[in-house]
Order: sequence, then C-alpha cells, then structure tokens
Amino acid sequence: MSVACREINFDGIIGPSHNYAGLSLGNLASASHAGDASFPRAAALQGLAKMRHNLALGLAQGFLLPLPRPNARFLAAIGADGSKDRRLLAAAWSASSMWTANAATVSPAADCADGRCHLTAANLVTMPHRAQEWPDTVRQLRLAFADAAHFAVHDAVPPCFGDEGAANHMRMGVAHAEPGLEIFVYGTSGGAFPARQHEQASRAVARLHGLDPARTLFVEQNPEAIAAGAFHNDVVAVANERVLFTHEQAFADPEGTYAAIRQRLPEAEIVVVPASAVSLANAIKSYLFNAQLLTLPGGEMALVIPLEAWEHPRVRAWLDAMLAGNGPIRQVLPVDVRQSMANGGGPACLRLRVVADPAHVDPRFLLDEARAERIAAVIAALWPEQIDPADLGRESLAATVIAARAALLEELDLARLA
Ligand code: SUG
Repeated sequence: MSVACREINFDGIIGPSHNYAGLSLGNLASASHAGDASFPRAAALQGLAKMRHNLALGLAQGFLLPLPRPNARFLAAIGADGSKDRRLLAAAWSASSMWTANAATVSPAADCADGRCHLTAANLVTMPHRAQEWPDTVRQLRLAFADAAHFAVHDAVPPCFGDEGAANHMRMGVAHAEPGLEIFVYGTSGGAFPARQHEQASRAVARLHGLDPARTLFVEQNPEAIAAGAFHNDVVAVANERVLFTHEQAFADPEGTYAAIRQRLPEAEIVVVPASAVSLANAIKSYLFNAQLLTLPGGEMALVIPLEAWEHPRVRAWLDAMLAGNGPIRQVLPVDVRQSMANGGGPACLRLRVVADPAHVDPRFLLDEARAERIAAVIAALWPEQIDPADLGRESLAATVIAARAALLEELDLARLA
C-alpha cells in the first residue's frame, strides 16, 4: 500500500427530502420521531459543518451525494404510485443514503490479497426504504473509486443475506496503512427487532475482498443489544487503529471477543464502558458509541460524539473520568447533528471510512474549504426549509427536491449521476 495512504471519511450529504417517517423497526429514534416535521436545510448544513470540523483538524474528508428521490423507479417497480400506501410512498422519499456507514464495507489495500482497496455495496434488504439504495450507491462508488489499479468495487451480495455495510465492520491495527484485523459483527436475533446483518453476508464480503482468514474475525452481536435498540454494531462499539471503544454488552461473548482480538493484535487497547457506569439504554439513547474515533495528525486520538452524548449526565461523568485518566482517547469533540440523530444517525453513521491515497480518488468527491463553501451555498439556497410528513407525495415538493439535487450535481461537475 502506498505510503500516502490515510483514512478518508466520506460523509453523506444530507438530501433535500430528509424527513421523519418512522420507517426503521428497531431504531428507537426513528420510531419516536415518526411524524415530526423535519428541517432538511438545517440538517444538511449540520452534516456539512461536521465535515468542515474534521477537515479543520487536518483530516482527509470526502463526501457522497444524495440519491435520486423521490425514487420513481422504486414506485414503478412495485406497481404503486404511492398515493394509497403512505409507508411505501415515504420509502421512495427517504434520504437514508445520508448514512454512508451503510453504503458499503471497505477493506483497505493492505488487507486484500490483490493489493487493492475493495468496497462491497451493502444490500440493506431488511428495510424497503434502504434496500433501494445500493444500485445508485454502487454507481457513485464506481465513479469515485474508478481507478482499477487501486480499487475494486463489488455489487451487493445476494439479498438472501442481509448486509448493512461498514456499520457492522471494524478494523484494528497498529496504523491505518499497515495490514489490519478486520472484525465483522453479525446478528442472529434481536427479540422483537430484526437482526439486520447476517453472518453469511459478512463471510461473503470477506471472501470477495480476499481477506486473510488469520486476520479476520466474525463476532456475534449481543441479541440483548439489538433488542434494546442497537440495530447496528456501531451504536455500541467503535474501533480505530489499536483501540476498541465498546459497551460491555455489545457482543454476545465479550471476553471471548476481546481475547480473540488480543491474540491477533497484541497491541490492542480495549476501552470497555461498564453497564454500571452507562446502561445499555443510556448508551443507545445518547449514541455515545456512534462516534468517530479519529487519529489526529499529531498522533493523539479524539472521539467526535453527538451533542446528545455530551449533554447526558451519566455519559458526561464517564467521559470526564476517562479524560482525567490515562487512556488512549485524549480528546472528546461534541458536534451538532441533531437532525440526523432524530432518525438514529449519529456522527459515525454519517461517514464511510476508506483508507487510501487521496490522489487515487476522483477529486470531485474530496472536500476542501472552497468546495464546502460552494456546497453550503447550494444547500442554503435550494434545500427545503421544512418538510411535514403530509407533504410527501406533493408534486411541488418533488420538483423542489429534484431541482435541488440536480443543482448540487451540476455545481460539483457530477451531473452524470443524475
Ligand atoms: O437504517 N434510519 C437509519 C439510520 C442508520 C444509522 N446508521 C448506522 N448506525 N450506521 C436506519 O435505521 C430512519 C428513516 C425514517 O424513519 O424516516 C432510518 O432509516
């Protein structure tokens, strides 16, 4: 892998149809905000502010574009114009592609047999609003990572195996550019809630990427965590380089998981938050673990958390104690992504991590301040200020949403994704 390889976070730009339709069974925030008015302009500017925040830290930042919504192709394919079934209509309008942690699973070149970075789009079959994402996502990935000498982009694995992408995948190692340990977390059951990530999907992705079995782990998520609302592993655990930051109840067999990690990566530092300090319910409510654990240019690790976690008294007490101690996470940086959070999408959901040389990525997908300013101007001018669920289906709103996305693509010289 090239020495210029580094972690690039690709955040999803929050689309102009962002709304609260309560579509995700098992995602407590989505259910509790169903029917609320949404604020797409504010949402997209919050997301962009997070990207700029990370850019200002000296980190590499990219983005993915919103997908075409309302998705007329989806509605046509199911023989519905949506006028009668509000849930199907809402599915066709969902801006859910903003959560790019579910766009794909990514294995850096250093881990893959052919020395290229592999990306497999996630089929997201569990939810109708998400299952429509991948064909358009893969088109975008093939454009952003078109350099076939350095990247391989795979279609989603067959829909009989549910796959939710990087949200259920962690990578640890001594440094991003070195060969890493890839940890796939799958679910088997979640009580009343679906286990969205199937073990066979994870195994298929590992095979497609040509991962070394000696540096690949398949770990079961704790069914109790899914039942409590951790619909993806990234709601209860996050890893970066040698550090795993996890809730005590994230995995079905926590001690076995930690031992397997330590055996393969003796340098591993595992920071476990006990339930006695932060209950599973409070971890899920505050989204403490849906954080970006980042290595700053100076080498220190920082945790970018949602404001909701910072403002939660039990979580704050734990974080204060952690910072006062001598652990590997030296900074905590709260960000405001409340609009996305109300649909169950925190800082980690909004980004897809790719370890690569930025010079090999299509530059149109990379962020700098000038491009951020241009994106912000389009959002400020054209994203709807507010959407009430009753507005979904209105032709005038559809026209606004379509025109807003088209203007952004035009501004970024990406009109071919129209
Ligand atoms: O799939 N919410 C998304 C949130 C995805 C979060 N991603 C990660 N954890 N990486 C989901 O449940 C809600 C849409 C609605 O209800 O309108 C939604 O799809």
